[in-house]
Amino acid sequence: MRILSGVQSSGKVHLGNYFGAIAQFLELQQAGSECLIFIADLHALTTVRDANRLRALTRDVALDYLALGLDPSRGNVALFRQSDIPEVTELFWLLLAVTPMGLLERATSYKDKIAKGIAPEAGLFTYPVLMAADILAYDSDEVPVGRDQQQHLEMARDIATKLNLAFGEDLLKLPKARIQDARAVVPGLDGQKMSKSYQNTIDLFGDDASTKKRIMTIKTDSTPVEAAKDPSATPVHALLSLFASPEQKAEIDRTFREGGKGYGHYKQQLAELFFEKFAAARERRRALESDPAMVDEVLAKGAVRARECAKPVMERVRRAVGIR
Ligand code: AQP
Repeated sequence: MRILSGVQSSGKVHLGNYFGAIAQFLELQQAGSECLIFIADLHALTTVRDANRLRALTRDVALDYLALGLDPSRGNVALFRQSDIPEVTELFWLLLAVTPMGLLERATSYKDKIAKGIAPEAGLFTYPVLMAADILAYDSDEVPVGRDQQQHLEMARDIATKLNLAFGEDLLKLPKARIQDARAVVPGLDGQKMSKSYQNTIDLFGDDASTKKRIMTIKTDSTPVEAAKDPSATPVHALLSLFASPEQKAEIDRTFREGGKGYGHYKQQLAELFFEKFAAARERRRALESDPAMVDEVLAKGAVRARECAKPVMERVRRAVGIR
């Protein structure tokens, strides 16, 4: 099975990216699937307008993946930059040519971002088509993602079907979204979806003090310590549930039901579980930072491997549409 997944280098990697996508492809790497993992620097251009910052963020995402355990020295893993694969941008145009405007106009992520005041630019509007090219260029079978990307995956299938209808039934392989229900939507500090553009994230590699401080600012209501608490009234319950062992989870559920613990206690517990879970990765990342040449080499090798997968697909597509 070939899986394909990526994270934009538009900000720091956060708990939503980790539980929604990264944890899944780390598991699939262990299971022996062929993992093509990319850093979506072209997608990031829809929000980042500073060349040095984009370069730094792209390198940061590579370091984050490696520190978390992505291992390109295994034969089944390639880590690469989206912008290193020209086949993807070429396929993007071919897909745009068959994509109905109405399909893109229905994208909820675009509508949400516009409603939040983000500029309605064509790059943001056509984001799902570039994402479709990312996925379809490699004949991927499955795409591990969070729930927010489900609609984009369906759009990728719809767009592939349009091209197949026009130029040949089996031209592009239709991939499936791989979504883990229990961690499909990680809430942010304010209870909305955790998202870089909503500034409500808990970053995986932020410094200790600011990470702790952010956790302590998670939105809660004014229920007193001794009273029962509604788990849906604060994102702290859902966030704790991602980290807690079954025994810890049972105890958290019991004290939410019966009262007796204040929100400060739960936030403190969340901070402890966060640092426990990511201590080794945070340590590893500090060590990796001192070896920029290694990151360049990993990305260069990953790009060669990814292009080996994309080239035959694009040769097939070029012939079918008549540009070769
Ligand atoms: N809150 C989340 N819960 C579950 N999964 C999430 N993902 C993102 N946020 C959550 C998953 O992370 C992967 C990479 O996401 P992305 O880099 O494409 O960025 P995104 O979805 O756009 O993440 P952000 O933080 O919300 O970025 P902005 O604000 O720039 O759009 C995807 O698989 C996604 O599902």
